[in-house]
Amino acid sequence: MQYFDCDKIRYEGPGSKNPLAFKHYNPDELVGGKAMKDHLRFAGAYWHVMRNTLGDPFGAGTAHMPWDDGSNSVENALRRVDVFFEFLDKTGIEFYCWHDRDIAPELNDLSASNQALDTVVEKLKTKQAETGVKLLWGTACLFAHPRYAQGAATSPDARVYAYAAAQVKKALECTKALDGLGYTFWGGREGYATLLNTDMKRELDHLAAFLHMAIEHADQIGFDGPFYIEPKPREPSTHQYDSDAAACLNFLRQYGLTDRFKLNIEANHATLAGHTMEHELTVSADVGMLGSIDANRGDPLIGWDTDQFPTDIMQTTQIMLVVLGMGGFTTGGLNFDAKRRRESHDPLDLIHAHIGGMDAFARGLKIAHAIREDGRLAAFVRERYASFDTELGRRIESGACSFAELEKLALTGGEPALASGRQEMLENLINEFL
Ligand code: XUL
Ligand code: CO
Repeated sequence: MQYFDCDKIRYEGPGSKNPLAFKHYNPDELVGGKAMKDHLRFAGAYWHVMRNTLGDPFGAGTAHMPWDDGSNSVENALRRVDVFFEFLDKTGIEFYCWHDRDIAPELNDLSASNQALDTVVEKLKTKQAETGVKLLWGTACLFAHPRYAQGAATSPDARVYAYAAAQVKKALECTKALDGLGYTFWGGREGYATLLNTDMKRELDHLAAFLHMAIEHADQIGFDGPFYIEPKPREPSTHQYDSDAAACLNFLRQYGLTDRFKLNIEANHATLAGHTMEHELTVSADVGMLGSIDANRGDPLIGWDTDQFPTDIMQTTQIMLVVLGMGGFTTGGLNFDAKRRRESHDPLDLIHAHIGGMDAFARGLKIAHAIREDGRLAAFVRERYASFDTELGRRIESGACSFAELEKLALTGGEPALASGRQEMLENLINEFL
């Protein structure tokens, strides 16, 4: 049984008017000597593709899911696996990501839930072997069940903390069983609504202890992929501890976690944090800590996490400039943590949505590569800092300089003549390539 009313999506080139074709994403085309699909490493998000009913706070779900009987049964979960792999096959997406509770139901007790998970993981393993699809990362849903209403690894209740630990232990084991390349922690409800009832210091200590135990368990079971922290400033908590890349890096350094952790940066989370996506990516990449990306976008008119599909070529270009700048992904990739609008209820809308995201990133990749090949942007930035390439600059950057020495220079050197930052000229330069 096939549920997506289309053939496998093919590349037809920019001239094509076929809405069910790629205009720019040509998986094997080389960009800078590397195939597009290896640059971009697209992943499908199980939660959005298979489990998002498109409900919102004001109304029920609208998504047509003719394969889903709406039950919490393992049979229903197994059926979804086939549909998901049909989706991956038709879009040509070669990676995927899941939460434990997306792929298998939460049942009456933890051992029953674990058993259900094992059954579904067995099927996923078979499908991966048949298709060559890989698990980009796994994660545990530590935010949907009412027990996690006050946090999981930052819950005030040690029994909830233990439950969360057991869930992560199992999710890690499933990730390992599926040869997952990474494991993500998004701090779903790791934060607070009011400090009146919150011991922030204690909660952060608990979170760090939790992550150290995760590393220890990963080592015991031979899972050697990186862990990712995914920053987000708010929603669902009023204040999330992992508020942005800089806050996460500070936390990881404070608690000695930088060896095993990297960041998974999401575009809509960046904008919610009052940053641009390229800011968050640059903060992470500059210290070798950019691991993976959740590809989506927000809406400037709506102040929450709309998780829209990435279609803004300027943004995909900026993202790919950072990714190419760091030499590309290693274990990470571009995970479409994105959902259709509530109005787009047809299964085929999932295909259109992903075609759009993949084409937008293919263009971003080609444009970013062209900008780098052209070299004018990088040359401008290099030149802007040229005064630090002098003997004085070298002394400052190596820590050999003192205030007294700099004061002598300032007293004798006269007023420095500052060069223009040329922002508008550089914006025009970028637009040459769009
Ligand atoms: C929530 C979010 C999550 C994480 C995985 O905003 O982005 O779906 O990506 O838990
Ligand atoms: Co995400």
